Amino acid sequence: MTLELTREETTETSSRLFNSPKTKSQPVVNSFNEWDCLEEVIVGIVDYATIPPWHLTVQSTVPSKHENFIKKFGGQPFPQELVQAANKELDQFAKLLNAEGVIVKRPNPVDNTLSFNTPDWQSPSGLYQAMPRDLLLVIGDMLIEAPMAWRSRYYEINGYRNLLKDYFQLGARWISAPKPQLTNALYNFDYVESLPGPQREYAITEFEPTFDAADFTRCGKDIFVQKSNVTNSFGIEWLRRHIGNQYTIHELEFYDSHPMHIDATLVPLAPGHVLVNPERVSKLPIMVDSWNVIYAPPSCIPQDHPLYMSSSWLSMNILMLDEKRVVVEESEEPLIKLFKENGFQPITCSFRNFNSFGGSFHCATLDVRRNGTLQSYF
Ligand code: DAV
Repeated sequence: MTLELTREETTETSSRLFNSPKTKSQPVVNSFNEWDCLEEVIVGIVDYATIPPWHLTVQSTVPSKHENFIKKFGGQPFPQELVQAANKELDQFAKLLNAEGVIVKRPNPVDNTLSFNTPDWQSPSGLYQAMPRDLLLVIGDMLIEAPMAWRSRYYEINGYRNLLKDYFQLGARWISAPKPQLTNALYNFDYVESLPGPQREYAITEFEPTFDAADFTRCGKDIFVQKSNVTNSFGIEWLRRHIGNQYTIHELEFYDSHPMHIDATLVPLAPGHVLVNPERVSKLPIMVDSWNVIYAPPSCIPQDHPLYMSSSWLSMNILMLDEKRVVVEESEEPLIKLFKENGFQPITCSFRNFNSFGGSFHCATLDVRRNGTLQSYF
């Protein structure tokens, strides 16, 4: 299979050319929250994006209306028209970020259609390099590789190796959580969908630490996390102990029967402002009580638009460029209006084709450097 790989000149597919941070005193990797002024970001790609091979962890996350599609086509490339249209949107998004003064890096394309084995299992394919947010967590000057629970994502990091090596050479701390085995002991094969309460179940067990980075959201010294079908208590504890006692990790639970990633549920926007999913959040964390809570309006994604791997709450999956500027999907008019009413400056970008891969602006990015320091906001 050959794929026409085109990338706009405004971004760097290869990571060899690095601009150094504006201020010498600031590390090349530096991000403590979701809102300090964004200086450098990784934007994903959908080259060789592959439909996830069917597995319990996939079943526990994807909308039931797309189950048959994934069961049938899992392990094969996503339709090429969709890949090309989404890559075009990603390039436009990268261009927009450039125009707003942000340095943009891109991962290297990797052939995700190849199958691979470990001594314990075989995966018919990889997935994609579309969502750096799922895979990497930046806390201060530290780049942390997440121990992901989906077998198809075991080698997803390979597309980011050049970037990680370069950031390390430029002074970042780079670590990987313990590589999980992902044997059957990790999966709860008796899993049934559930909501908060004593009967709550997840698709993974506590066999070993696993998490996706996107189950965490950062507010300086306070970090919020949800347990999910990919993030277990063992994984949360690993991170807690690893990052040390300067930080407090708060575990939250939401009314979400398909929990995977917090960034379409609870989205901190700026000190004192949080965007909240009205269907999933009934009780806000106590420290956010005094904040301005903005309840997200329903998304404008048309009913027949394929969202293979997520809910339509992707509308909330925005990216803050600083405490005011927010990147929003261009057809989300009610949300755009709400942002304006609350003093934010929406910057619009079309992203509907990309949405079909399971994420939006927050998922598609990893903020490598924001201009700020570690602070307490509560
Ligand atoms: O439907 O809430 C959104 C985030 C996926 N990375 C959802 C998932």
